[in-house]
Amino acid sequence: MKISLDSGDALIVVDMQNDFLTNGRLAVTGGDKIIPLLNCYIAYFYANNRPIFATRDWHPPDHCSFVSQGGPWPPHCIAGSTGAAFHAELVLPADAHIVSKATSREADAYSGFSGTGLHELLQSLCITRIFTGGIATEYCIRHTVKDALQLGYSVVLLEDAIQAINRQPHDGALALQDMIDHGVRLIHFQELAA
Ligand code: VGL
Ligand code: ZN
Repeated sequence: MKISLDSGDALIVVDMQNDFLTNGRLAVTGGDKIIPLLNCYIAYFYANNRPIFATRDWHPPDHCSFVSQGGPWPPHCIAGSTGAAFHAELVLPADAHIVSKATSREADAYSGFSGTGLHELLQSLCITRIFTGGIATEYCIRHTVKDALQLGYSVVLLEDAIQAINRQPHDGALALQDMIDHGVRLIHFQELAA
């Protein structure tokens, strides 16, 4: 069954920032490969007049998730830095909604809904179904998807436009199964109606 977009649909592109891509400070192997397909999804939603959101990790220099502060990650996505910028090959429309998360030192936030006002913004636009892809499958994607489901949205995961970090070999696969168990639907770009 082909999928057609309707007026309740929105696209959320997660964390396609330089630091998560080749030569970045927390480079995710294979991350660059999903950029062309994400651009296809973005163009498709844009052509169908559907709103497009792009989340970004936007940390202070002394963020609690950094190894220097006792956290698990190398410093990454410091607000305003080149590493925090969206990848140059990602084609976002001028009217894309940018959602910055984990912006205060004290708390990490993997979900695009965490302290960002994203839910209120989606509600104001009467969005009921979210399509999402990006990085990283087992962190920001998984948390964003599960929050969205919890909040009552239908969620469609762009299976051909996500990438896991896989600190442990099966982290991405386990996260995918977890999202499926919670009710996410998986699609590939070819399933969108022409
Ligand atoms: C993320 C690790 C640290 C993500 C963010 O975007 O999935 N992962 N900060
Ligand atoms: Zn982070």
